[in-house]
Amino acid sequence: MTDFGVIRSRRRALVFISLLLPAVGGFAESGGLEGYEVGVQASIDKLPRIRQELVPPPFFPVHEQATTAGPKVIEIELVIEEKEIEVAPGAYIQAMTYNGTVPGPMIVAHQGDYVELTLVNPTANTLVHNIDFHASTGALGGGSLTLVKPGEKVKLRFKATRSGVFIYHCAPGGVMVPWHVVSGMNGAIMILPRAGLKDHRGEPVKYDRAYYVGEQDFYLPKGSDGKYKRYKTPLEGFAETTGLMKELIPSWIVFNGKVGALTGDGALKANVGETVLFVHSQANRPTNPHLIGGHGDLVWERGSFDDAPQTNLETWYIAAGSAGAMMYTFHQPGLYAYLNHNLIEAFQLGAAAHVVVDGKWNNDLMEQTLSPSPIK
Ligand SMILES: [Cu+2]
Repeated sequence: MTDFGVIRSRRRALVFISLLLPAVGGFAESGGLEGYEVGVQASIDKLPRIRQELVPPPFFPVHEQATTAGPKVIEIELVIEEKEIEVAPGAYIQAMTYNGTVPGPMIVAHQGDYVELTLVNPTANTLVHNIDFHASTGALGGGSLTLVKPGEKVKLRFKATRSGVFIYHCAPGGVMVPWHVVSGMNGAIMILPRAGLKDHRGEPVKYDRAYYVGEQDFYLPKGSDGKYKRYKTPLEGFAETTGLMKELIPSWIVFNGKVGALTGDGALKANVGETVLFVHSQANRPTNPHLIGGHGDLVWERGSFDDAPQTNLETWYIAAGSAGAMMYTFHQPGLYAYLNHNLIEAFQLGAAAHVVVDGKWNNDLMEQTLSPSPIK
């Protein structure tokens, strides 16, 4: 399917709708496609606008969890950056990114809001890119309306009709789609119900902190010397990388762009008594998040906030090309591991994070009643 084909058929559909609805409100004066679009635009023009400043993962932009206000237009900007990143010591990739990070930034809206994206492809880049929002409806998720060459920018507005967590990713067509996605070009958006999240009993729940973990599989060719190859541009590595991708054996599977991004200085933080929301995305493979020493108190495993969350999960499943959400209240201090419970992928390939929790230990929940001692 060509992109022009999609655009043409969309215009035909709009003309068809305007003919079907000649007497409805603003359409009456319009007499066709132009009027229909002006009518929609006029009603959206009346809405308040806010600019959401996006921040690098694992953090979320400033947002309200619930709102009594009406719908608004949320303006965001994503700047595409092609850049080399070091995935693991000595393992490099010419990554493709939104705003310079893998994954791209978390976006937050409420159901019924409009998201208005400015997508910028600076002249310094070498490839055509776009964006497919799984949260949106139509035009390949916006992909066919957002193709931009280096030196171009484009604006896309979509209505956030469905609540949940959803991925977005680059999808420029053909084998470019998986190549751009496994080069890092994906992220997530959270569309909250206007009244906020509810637990399995329908009671409102709030989080004290929210973290975004983007899991990424990388396919990195090695040379005859056994060392990872390093390329000057993404295109230079295209043939070897896509050849390796077809074997479906990731070189590395990491959280937030590199091995150890969310451990040590990058470890997630919380306090005993705090409720933390973890949103986990994987744009290309399934994964199985698990919190060692804790549980999934409330888990929207498949991402939809219209569904009641599951409770007390030990491990949950994120389907390839999706995001899921989990909420947990910490009851003990210490170091927790949050990982993909394919333990090979966690311990040998990198899909692991730490959560450092401060607070007072509760002996009722756990106590070492005999320290390691000689067996007698
Ligand atoms: Cu791209």
